[in-house]
Amino acid sequence: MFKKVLVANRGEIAIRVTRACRELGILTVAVFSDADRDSLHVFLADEAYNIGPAPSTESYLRADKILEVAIKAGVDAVHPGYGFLSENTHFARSCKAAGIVFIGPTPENIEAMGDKLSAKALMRNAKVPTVPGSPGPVETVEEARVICKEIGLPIIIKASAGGGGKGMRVVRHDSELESAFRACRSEGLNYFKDSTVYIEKFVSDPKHIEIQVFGDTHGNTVHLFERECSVQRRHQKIIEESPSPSVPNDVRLKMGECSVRAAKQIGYVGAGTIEFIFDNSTKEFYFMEMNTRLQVEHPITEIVTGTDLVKEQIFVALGRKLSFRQEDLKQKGHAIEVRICAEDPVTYQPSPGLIRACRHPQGPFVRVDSYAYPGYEVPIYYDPMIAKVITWGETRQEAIARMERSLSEFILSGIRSNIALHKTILKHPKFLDGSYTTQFLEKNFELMEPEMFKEVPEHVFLIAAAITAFNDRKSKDVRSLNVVSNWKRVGRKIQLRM
Ligand code: MV4
Repeated sequence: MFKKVLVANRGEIAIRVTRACRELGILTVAVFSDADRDSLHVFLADEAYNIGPAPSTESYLRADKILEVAIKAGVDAVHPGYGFLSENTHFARSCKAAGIVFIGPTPENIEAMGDKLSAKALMRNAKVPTVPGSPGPVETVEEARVICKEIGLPIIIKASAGGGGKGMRVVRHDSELESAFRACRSEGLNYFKDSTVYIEKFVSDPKHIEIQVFGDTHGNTVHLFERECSVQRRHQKIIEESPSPSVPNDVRLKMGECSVRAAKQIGYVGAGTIEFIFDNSTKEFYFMEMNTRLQVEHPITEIVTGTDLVKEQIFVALGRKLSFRQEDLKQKGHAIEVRICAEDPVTYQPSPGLIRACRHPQGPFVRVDSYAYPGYEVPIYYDPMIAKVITWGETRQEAIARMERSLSEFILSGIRSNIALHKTILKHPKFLDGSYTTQFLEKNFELMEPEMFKEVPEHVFLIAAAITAFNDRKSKDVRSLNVVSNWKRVGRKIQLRM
C-alpha cells in the first residue's frame, strides 16, 4: 500500500480523494493556493503546502511546484483529480521520472485520446460506431464542399484538438460553409495551437450517454454501465443520472461492449469514460471522445454499482488486478446527481463570496460531496461548483423524489446558487418522462431563469432579457422574443409567467 499520497487538486474532488486515502490508511498531502488557505481540503489532509498565488496558472497548474512538494513531502504517489493536471502528459511523465506514481492512465493513453481525429480512427478500427464524415483532416473549403455533397447537410465541423464543445461549428446551409470552416480552423489554432479540422454528419438533438470503463495493468478491462448527462448548458453538465431512462437493455450491453473494446484498443489503465451521442429516436449511438480521468459525475456510478472508483484507481496504480469482474457488476436501482454551483440564477455569472448559512441535506440514500461550510468565502478564481448532491432510489421516481426532498433541505445563504433551477428541472415533464436531450435547457428557456418566475425589479428583468437576446442573437429563433412576451408590469416590478 502507498504510505503517503499528494492530492494535486482542490474543492470537493480533493476531499473525495483524501477520504479514500484515509479509509485505506494512506497519509495525505494537500496543496493550496493563496486563495485556498481556508479551504476544506486543506483541513482534511495530514499535511498541506502552499503552492503560490490564486490564479490556477500560478498554482494548481504548476507541475513543477507540485512535484517539488511531492518530493519534499516524500509521497509515493500523486492523485490529480479532474481538470488541472489530470490529463497533462508532461506532468504524468515528470512524476514517473521522479519515482512517484501518477494515479491515472499512462501518458500514451492520454495522448491516444487527446487528438479527436486519431481517436476516431482508432475507434473505427475497434469497430466502435462513429458518425459518418470525412475520413481524415479537411484541408480546404473545396474539400469541405465535396464532403458536404457526399454526406448531406446539416454537418458539423470540429477542431481535432478541441473537445468539450470548443472548436465546433454546425453548418445547415451551403452559404454558411466557408465562414464556418474558416472560423473553426482559426478557433483550433487560437485555443489549441492546431488548425486541423474534420467534418461529421450533424446528429440533431442527441442525448449525451457515457460509459464508465476501468482497466488494470494485467490486461483486464470492464465497463460499469452508463451515465446520462444530457441536462447541460453550453457543454457544462448540470444533472446526471444512472441508468439512463432512454437506453434499452440490449443497447446498454452493446455500448458497454463497444466501450471495453475501445479501452482495450489502447491498453487503457485506470478510470476512463467513453462519451457517446445517442439518437433517442433510432437508439443508435456514436463515439464522440474519451475522457482519460475520473469525472465529476463518477459518484452515480459508484452508487448504482456499489463500487469505490477512487480506491479502485489506487489499487490499479499499485499494480493490483481489478477487484471486480464484468460478471460481478450490476446496476442496482437509480442514482441522480445535481451540481450545486455558486452562480447568479439570472445571468449565470459566477457568484463567489462569503457563505453565511450552509446546511447540507442528510437522511437515507443521500450523499453530499461538498467543500462548502458556513464562513467560507468561495474564491472567484476557480470552478463555481461547490457541492454535488447524489440520491439513490429503488426506482427513478424514488431517486427524483429524494432529490427534491434533499434540495428542499439544503440551506445556503450569502452566495447565490442554482438550487432553484434544479428544483424547477426536476418537476419538468420532459425530465420526468426521461425524453430530455442536450437541447433541453435551451428549448425550455424558462427553466434558465428560475428566479424570474417571481416578481423582479424592472431593471433586473431588462438586463436579463437583453443578455438572453444577446446570447441567442445567432440562433434565428424566437426564444429571445419569448422572454419579452411573457411578462406584465406590476407597479415598478415585472411579473413573469407562472
Ligand atoms: C456532435 C453533435 C452532433 N453531431 N457531433 C459536443 C461536445 C463534444 N463532446 C461533441 N459534441 C457534439 N458533437 C455530431 N456529429 C452534437 C454535440 C453536442 C453535444 C454533445 C454531447 C453533449 C452536449 C452537446 C451539446 C451540443 C452539441
